[in-house]
Amino acid sequence: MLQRNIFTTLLCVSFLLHNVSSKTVSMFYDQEITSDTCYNRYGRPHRCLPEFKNIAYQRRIKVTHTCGENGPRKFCKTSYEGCGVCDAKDASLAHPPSYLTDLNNPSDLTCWQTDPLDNSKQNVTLILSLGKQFDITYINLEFCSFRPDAMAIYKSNDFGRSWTPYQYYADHCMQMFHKSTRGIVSHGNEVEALCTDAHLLRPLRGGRIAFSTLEGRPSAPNIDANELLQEWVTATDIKVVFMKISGNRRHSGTKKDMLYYGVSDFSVGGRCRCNGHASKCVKNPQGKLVCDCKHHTSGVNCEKCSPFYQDRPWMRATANDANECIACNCSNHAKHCRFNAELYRLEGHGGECNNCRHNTAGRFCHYCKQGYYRDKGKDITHRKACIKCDCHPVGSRGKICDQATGQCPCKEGVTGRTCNECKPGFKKTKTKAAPCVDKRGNDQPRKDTRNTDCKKCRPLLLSVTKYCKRDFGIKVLIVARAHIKGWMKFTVEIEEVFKWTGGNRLRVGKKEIWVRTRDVKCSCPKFRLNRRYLIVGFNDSDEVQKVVVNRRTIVTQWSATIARRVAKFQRRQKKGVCLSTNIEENF
Ligand SMILES: [Ca+2]
Repeated sequence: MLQRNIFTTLLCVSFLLHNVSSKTVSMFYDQEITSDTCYNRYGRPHRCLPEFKNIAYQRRIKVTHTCGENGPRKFCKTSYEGCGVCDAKDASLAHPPSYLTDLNNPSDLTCWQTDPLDNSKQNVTLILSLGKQFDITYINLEFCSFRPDAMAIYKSNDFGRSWTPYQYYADHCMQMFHKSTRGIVSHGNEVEALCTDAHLLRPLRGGRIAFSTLEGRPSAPNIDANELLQEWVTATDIKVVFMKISGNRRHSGTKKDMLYYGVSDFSVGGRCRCNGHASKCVKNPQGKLVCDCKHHTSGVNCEKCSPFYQDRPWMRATANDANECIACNCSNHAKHCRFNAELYRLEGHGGECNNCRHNTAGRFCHYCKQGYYRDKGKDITHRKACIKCDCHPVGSRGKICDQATGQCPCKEGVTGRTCNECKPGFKKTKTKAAPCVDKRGNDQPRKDTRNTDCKKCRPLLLSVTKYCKRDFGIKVLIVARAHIKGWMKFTVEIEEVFKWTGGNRLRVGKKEIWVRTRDVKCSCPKFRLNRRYLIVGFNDSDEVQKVVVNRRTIVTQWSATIARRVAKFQRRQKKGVCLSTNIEENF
């Protein structure tokens, strides 16, 4: 659509440039077909553009000079059309700047004009401020005076802070603008202003000067893909500067009172710039012109995605693709999200939800936050998909339940999802630390089994008494271990046998030593592979076939000190110490 409009306008402007006619350009606007909707009848988004029109129409033009401002002033049109008076204070004799952009009726032309100028090189400036970005197709001036020998058209894209030249016009381009008269636009200088003297075709009085922003620019047909050219046609302000008045050299009959600038129409063809995401511009509550953005875009020029549509980066709509903004997936639990470029690069989805509500959490608000669990009967998008854990303040060890099942962490003897009742065989107490106790046991709180067991097996200290009382004493090297049904089987190399009594005769060499798994878990004893230990224990009557290490067994890592002590115990045993009934503990 844009292309079509551009070319229609190019056609129209070319025509105007070569045929200085008084026809209005409005007849060309009527042929424009604009897309007034941003969605097709199936609801699919497609590129949409605000109406192409004369965007200067009825706008105020700021001018640096208007005739009759300093009192009535005589001016002459031509020697045969006669003279008149301009007086800014008298409406019937005034030629105000509003005449530049009023209805252009060829049979009743209204002209803005200056006083006749004493200095033929006096600059007069016209500025059109659009208030927002527009895509400019052409700029057209219709004269009711001699056309200036030199003038320039500029545009600003920052509300007049800086200006870019669009086109220069001069009788002597090199002298006036240091530009060649016959400049050519190529791919390398598409956004460069050229200079021409083609505006000086006769007759020099009246007629038009028109500039088309894309005429002769090689990339114009592919403007969708050319950001430089897109920027080139964009403007917030247009400035025209008349720099040199016409006539005094070429027309010997020209009188001084004929040397003024007069323009009957200043028109600018273009569209409100909305990047293909709006079909019209409207005034916002502050009275500022803004795009009526669709495709989930926002901003004055639809130049960004709306707050909740951050799943992919913003893009301009093209003829083939609306490039609409896509909503974040927040499972109906968030109103805001942000774009994460890294996630977009990795997954093709860049939306990250902010402030998940309804007790949800996660990038897509797709799970329940801590302290809540999923109601399996409801979809995650349901407002009540997450239920508070509601863990019992006395019965549970914390407030955070399992996110899937809702099970709270219960204290010993407590059960129920929220830990609000005693297990079978347990009874209630008034103690917060142990709200349920074992009915069979005493009233003391049941302690953690593992800790209790482990406390009982604190290492026994070796003494001569204990040495004497036990059935065997061996030095072993731990070679291997294996789990066998509640037992840990250690394969050891018996390196020395210090004593043995009872049925389980021990010899130097390979042997298996058995420890209950629960004792191993409590590190009683703690056997490490490839280490040497002294084991002093009993031959337990019910485990005749096995050498069992249990909680009455003394296990000490082998060392020189232990070796000396064991040697001492052996000497004492030989002296008959163990036969005495009066052995002191901790000898
Ligand atoms: Ca007019």
